Amino acid sequence: MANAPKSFDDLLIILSKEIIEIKADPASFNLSTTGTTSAIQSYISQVATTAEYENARVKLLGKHGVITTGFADLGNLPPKIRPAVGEQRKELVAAIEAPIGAAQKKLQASGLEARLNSESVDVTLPVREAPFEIGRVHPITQVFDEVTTIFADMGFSVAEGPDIETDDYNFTKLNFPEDHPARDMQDTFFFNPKPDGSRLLLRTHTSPVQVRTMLSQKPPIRIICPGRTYRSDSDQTHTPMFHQVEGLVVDKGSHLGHLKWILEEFCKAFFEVGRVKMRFRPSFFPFTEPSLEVDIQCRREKGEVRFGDGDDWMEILGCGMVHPNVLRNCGIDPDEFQGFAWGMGIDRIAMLKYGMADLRAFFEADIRWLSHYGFRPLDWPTLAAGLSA
Ligand code: 2U9
Repeated sequence: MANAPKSFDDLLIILSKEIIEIKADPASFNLSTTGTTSAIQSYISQVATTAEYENARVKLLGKHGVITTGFADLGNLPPKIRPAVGEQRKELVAAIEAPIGAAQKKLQASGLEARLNSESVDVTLPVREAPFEIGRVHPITQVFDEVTTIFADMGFSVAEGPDIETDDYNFTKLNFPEDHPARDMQDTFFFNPKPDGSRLLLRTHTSPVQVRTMLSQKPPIRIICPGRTYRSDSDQTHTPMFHQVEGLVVDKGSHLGHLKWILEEFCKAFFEVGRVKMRFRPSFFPFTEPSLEVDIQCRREKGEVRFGDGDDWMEILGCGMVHPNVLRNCGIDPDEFQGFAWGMGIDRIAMLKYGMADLRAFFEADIRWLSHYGFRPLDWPTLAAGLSA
């Protein structure tokens, strides 16, 4: 090549000059001898960025590029030389288009590679939990769900009632004598008396729910009543608000044998053990006669309690046959129907099953405690898959 271009602009000037030469005498012009083809090839093959490529393409082949503007007057040339000029133009365009096409392919490939490198996914990274999996179910809620699952399997329904109760439903209908200590301001949270002298209170047990059920529903009755309860009490093992589940069965032939079987099946399912010995001790509650306290067999080891074997006993619930006065107070004839009932503290059985030491932690809303003792939201307890799996 006579004048090797020193820059891209230099190449453009050379091309412009050659186009003038073509138009002046197309027959004597021979592109293959000028070296322009290899100059174009060499410049375009060095193009490294999309911007450089675009600049080259526009300046060579664009609407205002060297080829378009250089041959713009093709129609005005003498008809004799026009076909030959057209042929030369075609050759020149082909000499530019070949390296431009190759450069475009190269840039696309390297762009794709860069994207693949920068956007690659490390499949070995741990998967982040979905938002609905991050929260934890409080152990009390978990135990409520476990207890409900077990009794639902035995055909029980869940009954609920208000936390604020009347004196009548919380005490009187349940056969509490007028001078019973639970009726004292020291033990129960009372609201201020109404003008008629009656006072509302925060229920001290879920038993008013059974009262409401018996008043509104004919036997047979088979219910459990889970819920919040309140007593004016606060120390290491008592909180002013706590949780209970009580159960009630009323039917014509209900007896203590049924109660014993239900409680044994409950304890085996809840503590997830194959067998458990139980001990029924005589006790007293105003609303049951006879009344019993129930212990289950356990083993105490290094401050931990294990159920299902051992020589120790642990009290877990109270129960009894519903007192005839209670049935009568709730519109049920005690000569036709008999019932049995039981009650247990949810907080207590949760602590026993899951080994928490201090009851107060249940209500401190400490996120670290909850992430340790809490349960995964989608692991709903089932008897088939394991309650606490
Ligand atoms: C009606 C009739 C009878 C419910 C019962 C107990 C025994 C009992 C305690 C366990 C631990 C309360 O949470 S706790 O402190 N409960 O021992 N509860 S029988 O008896 C009823 C309930 C309603 C109409």
